[in-house]
Amino acid sequence: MGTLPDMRTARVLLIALAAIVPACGGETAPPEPCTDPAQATSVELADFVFRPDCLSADSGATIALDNTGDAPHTFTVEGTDVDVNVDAGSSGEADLGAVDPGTYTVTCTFHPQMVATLTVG
Ligand SMILES: [Cu+2]
Repeated sequence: MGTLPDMRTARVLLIALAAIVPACGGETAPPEPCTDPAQATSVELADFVFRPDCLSADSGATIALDNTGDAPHTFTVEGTDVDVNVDAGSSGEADLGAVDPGTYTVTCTFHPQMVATLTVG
């Protein structure tokens, strides 16, 4: 430990990691489980972001949706039947009763740049 070859290896690994991390910010990056999700019973649909955008919910829970923006938004859980349209200034509910435990990408069908990660379990 502490030998020159070891330090060189560590430095190469650090450089490799630094090169990889910025690439994860791309819009077309595949969904990844987010770290440290917030246990949420409600989600704000703003212009143009979900808050929180890294959330978890109990299996079978209902999530209250609050559109605080000036545009209509949807809370669409990809790969499930959950697709709730919430008009500007209105509220709604997303029923996760039929959603299997797992990690899902949430999008707004009107604004693809709105993305959240939902862990159900
Ligand atoms: Cu939207």
